[in-house]
Amino acid sequence: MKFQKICVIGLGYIGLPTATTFAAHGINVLGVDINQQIIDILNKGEIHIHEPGLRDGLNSAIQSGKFKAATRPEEADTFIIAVPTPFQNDEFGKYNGTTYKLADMRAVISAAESIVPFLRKGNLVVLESTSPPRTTIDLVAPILARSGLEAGRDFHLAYSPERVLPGQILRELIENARVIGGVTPESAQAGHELYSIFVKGKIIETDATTAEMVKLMENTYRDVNIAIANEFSRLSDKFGIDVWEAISLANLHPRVKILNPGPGVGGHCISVDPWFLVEAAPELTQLIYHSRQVNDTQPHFVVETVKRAMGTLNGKRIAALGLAYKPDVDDLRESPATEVVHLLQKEGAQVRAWEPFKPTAQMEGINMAATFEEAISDADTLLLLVKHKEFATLDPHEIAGKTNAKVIVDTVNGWDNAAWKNNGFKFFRIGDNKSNS
Ligand code: SAJ
Repeated sequence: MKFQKICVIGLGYIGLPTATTFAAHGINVLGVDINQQIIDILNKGEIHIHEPGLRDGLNSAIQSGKFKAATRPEEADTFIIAVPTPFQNDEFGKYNGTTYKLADMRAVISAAESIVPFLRKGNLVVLESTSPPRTTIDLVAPILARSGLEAGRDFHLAYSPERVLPGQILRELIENARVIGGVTPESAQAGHELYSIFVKGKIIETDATTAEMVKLMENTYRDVNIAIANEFSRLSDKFGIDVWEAISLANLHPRVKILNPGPGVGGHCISVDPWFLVEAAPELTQLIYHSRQVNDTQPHFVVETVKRAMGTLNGKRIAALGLAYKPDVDDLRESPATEVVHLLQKEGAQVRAWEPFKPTAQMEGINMAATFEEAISDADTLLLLVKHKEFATLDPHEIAGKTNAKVIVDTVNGWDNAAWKNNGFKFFRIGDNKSNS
């Protein structure tokens, strides 16, 4: 297939880097988003999200004339759908006394609908949004058929999961292996040709539903493995040992690689995608369901640890350090840190939060500090919720001069116990009932 023009629908964390990368490789790219504000920002060369290297990538794409952004698609050789698939807030599935979350596919549906008037024979359509199994065949293909053209016969249709790690998206887009699942082998082949424009990693062809499952399996595998690490943190607490020490020792085994406990699992992927499997087959997904429960309740375990460290939470002032869902990103979606803050407040604590990657963020129901100093100055306790580099490198001696706090609670193993204790702090860490003071 020849690729002269690509429409990328959805200009978020995946769509925008994908669009600028294609543009950097000489393809004309129309980026499409329903949000006019985002389009205006992008056409000015500004970006609405934080991702290292993305602003420069966008600016070169605009200057080369290869990228523009609009609110509606146009005719093109290829359409890539990279819109969000969150879960529904108001409706839940029920199975055998359990309640599970349901995927909200409205953005995929409208993206597919928006392509219909522009779809031509010989085009390629690729779905990248993480979706429940069979979405490409059962949801997207029938919508595109409204054009009078049939997927696999008149045009190519494929599913290709993105697998990039926020914070390293531009590098991983190029270097990671890419799976392309076609509704026919020819569709997979067309997808292969498309991504070989920039992908240096292996490109593997398969069928569409396998490709959907691959993506869900990857993130579910990670979720289940973090759940076991979190469960180990609770067990270690109960048995008076330090989970971080125990994990590092267990990981000396050549076939063991336990992940890190923390305040819970956040973000828009790992805490969401396993539900797509539960929704698709609740009778077959007990382990996946329970892992989600463990990770979703981990903020409560954090609150219990803070309570133990402080005696009571009522009226106590806590500086919550970090609200992002993981280190060194600005993404606050589905963040366990914000859940911890809400739970602490429910127990009567006065929390002031500081997020260095979103210093001006307004979060409903959360008192945001304008500076790090403001967050910590009159706090009783410093609560480390995200292992941002700039927190990990703080000097306890310097901090001792800037805060009234005497207690540290570390939920991410980001700080050196002894260094804080030597500077007069009491130090507590989740899952560590051995060295807590
Ligand atoms: N976390 C832990 N302990 C760990 C590792 C992570 O508690 O040992 C937490 C993080 O703090 C965070 C959450 O899990 O709250 C998820 O972070 P992550 O770094 O594991 O993953 P994401 O959501 O940023 O990106 C994942 C990646 N998938 C896998 O690693 C299998 C990425 O490759 C995917 O492209 C991305 O999901 C996606 O878009 O689906």
